[in-house]
Amino acid sequence: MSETLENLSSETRQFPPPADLAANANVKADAYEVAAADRLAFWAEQAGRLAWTKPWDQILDWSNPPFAKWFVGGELNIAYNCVDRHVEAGNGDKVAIHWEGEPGDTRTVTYADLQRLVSQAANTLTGLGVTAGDRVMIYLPMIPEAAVAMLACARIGATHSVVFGGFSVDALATRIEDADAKVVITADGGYRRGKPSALKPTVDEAVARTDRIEHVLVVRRTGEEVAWTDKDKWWHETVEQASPEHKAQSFDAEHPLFILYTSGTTGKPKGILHTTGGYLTQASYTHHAVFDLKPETDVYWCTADIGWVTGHSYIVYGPLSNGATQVMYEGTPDTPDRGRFWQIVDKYKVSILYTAPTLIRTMMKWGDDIPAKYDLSSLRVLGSVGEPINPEAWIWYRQHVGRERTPIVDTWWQTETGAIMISPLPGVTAAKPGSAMTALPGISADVVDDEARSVPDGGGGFLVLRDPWPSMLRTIWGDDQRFLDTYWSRFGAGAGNGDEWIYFAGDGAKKDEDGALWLLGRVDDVMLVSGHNISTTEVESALVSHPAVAEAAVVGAADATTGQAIVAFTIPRGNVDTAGEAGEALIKDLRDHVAKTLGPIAKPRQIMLVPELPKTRSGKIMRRLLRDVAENRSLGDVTTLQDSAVMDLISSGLQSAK
Ligand code: 6R9
Repeated sequence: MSETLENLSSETRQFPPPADLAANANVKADAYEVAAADRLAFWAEQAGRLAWTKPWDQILDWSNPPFAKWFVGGELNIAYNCVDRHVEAGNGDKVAIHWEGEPGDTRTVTYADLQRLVSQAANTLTGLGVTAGDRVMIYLPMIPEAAVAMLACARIGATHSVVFGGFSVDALATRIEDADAKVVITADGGYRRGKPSALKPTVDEAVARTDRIEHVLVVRRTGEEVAWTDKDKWWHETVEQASPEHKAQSFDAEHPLFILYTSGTTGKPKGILHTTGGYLTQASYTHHAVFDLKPETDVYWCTADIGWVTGHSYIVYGPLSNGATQVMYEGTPDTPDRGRFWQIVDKYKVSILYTAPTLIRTMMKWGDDIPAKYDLSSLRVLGSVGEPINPEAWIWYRQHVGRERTPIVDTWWQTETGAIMISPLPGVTAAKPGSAMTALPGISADVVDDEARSVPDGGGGFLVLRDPWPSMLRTIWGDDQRFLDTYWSRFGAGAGNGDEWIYFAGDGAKKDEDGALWLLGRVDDVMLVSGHNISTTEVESALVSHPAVAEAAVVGAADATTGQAIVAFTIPRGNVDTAGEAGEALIKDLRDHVAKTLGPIAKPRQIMLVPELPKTRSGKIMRRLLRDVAENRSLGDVTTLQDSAVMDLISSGLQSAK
């Protein structure tokens, strides 16, 4: 039996770039040809956008695949590249971060401020005994100190590992142990949903569980009372008193920059390791290319949390290396009201906005009238990341946020890839709603069948990456074997057939008739219905294309007749009546709508109307938990759930519906 995905939906709308953007774009169509002609020379040219203190001897060493070394022998300092060189170029007074606290307090951090703060934090960490190669955990809310802490580590060659503020004691303690960290940087708390939310008690408990941590640096954010131990030091009594003079030393291009843990579906979290020169090269280039950043005039805002890879590459390293002015927001999108995001765009005249499909669908649910109240005319490029964006959410984003003018860049990448891999270029690509379109210049993505054969246009299968890329993960921290098993043993040399090393991304994808790429969700989530492989994404997008639906999650549940059957959890839009018979009628209508859009094979066996869906902190739907509900099992691991009350809401809603 072939494992290849069925091709169900066919979206034909297409939006070419606005003429003025195309004419002035940072990256034009020729970049694809230049990169294809000599991929390594292309990446060397992009590395040349950075300041190196010692040039590299070799662009790529791939003599021991899949362990890559990029820019071998080169040396640079990441913090110097993200901060000092902009000050030296005369841009010290330029705003690096417009910070907006959830309660409405604000701070303006210039590049000169950032240089002073990062130098002070670097001196403090050195004073605490942190040296190059040591690991430092960062567990902070979305405050400027989060970026400062990361850059201070990078400046002295310490490897940082950021953990989402809000992850549990268990999650933090396991990561401290696995990374063998000696310092934690945290805060008393941060603001979420209009209230202070404590962080320090979690750190206290996690630190007490291990004997590894020597010092805890604590930023005062909320001013709430905190317990104090002899390992604790206030940030304002140390960092803010330290010398602002610090000479950045250079590090090898392959020096470990950070470890970021991804939870994965099974087993203990994987510590994804990124290094220095290649990572910064690709984070910086892709930010310049995909968002068309003009550092003199643009105001950029990425709404991700710093604890997610998107926050690493597209709040800290990409934008700051490019000298961007950006907005950083501490809190939730509905505090004090559901217009907060648009009020921020309006206030700071944001021109480039990068957010996630989950937020776009939430905004759709809240209603078109909310963004309509604000002046969003400053926006010129919109981005999406984290999940496949359903065509209807894409269209809504363009219409109600982009006001029919702005290109949308749907960017596919992973913690493991370090930077964007597949995306339209805003001045080049005629984008199709729901498609990430094509691999960026210098990147080779493909869709293959279960025997690693490239599928023809129109076919579906597994997304793979064929050539090493500069910001690729170097290994899983402390576990080379797991690195090989997880990403390299599915296809190609890692699996013993052929000598090409092919990276297995774990996502299903298809190529349309023009060769554009459509991401179809994690392969673990693909449903097998009567022998047909059906993607969750396509059924979800069909549901979201119905005017009564704001959001949908689809899972395959065991079924005696069909092997698996499609079960859909659907959030109705705000104004839709779902009581009694109206609810029954809606469910019937939705089942028919899916069958009509995708074909009878995709008709859900069951549709449940729910108020919320379980999501991770980075906004990804946790289908695993919904599968537990659909198969009447007790729930699996819920520790990475954003809001643990959601599963109770779903279960109680189902009971009352019975
Ligand atoms: C950056 C990030 C990676 C997984 C990835 C895929 C999904 C991310 C996507 C997308 C479709 C996009 N994903 N962007 N799917 N279209 N534009 O999200 O990293 O948290 O490691 O997740 O997210 O399934 O494999 P990470």
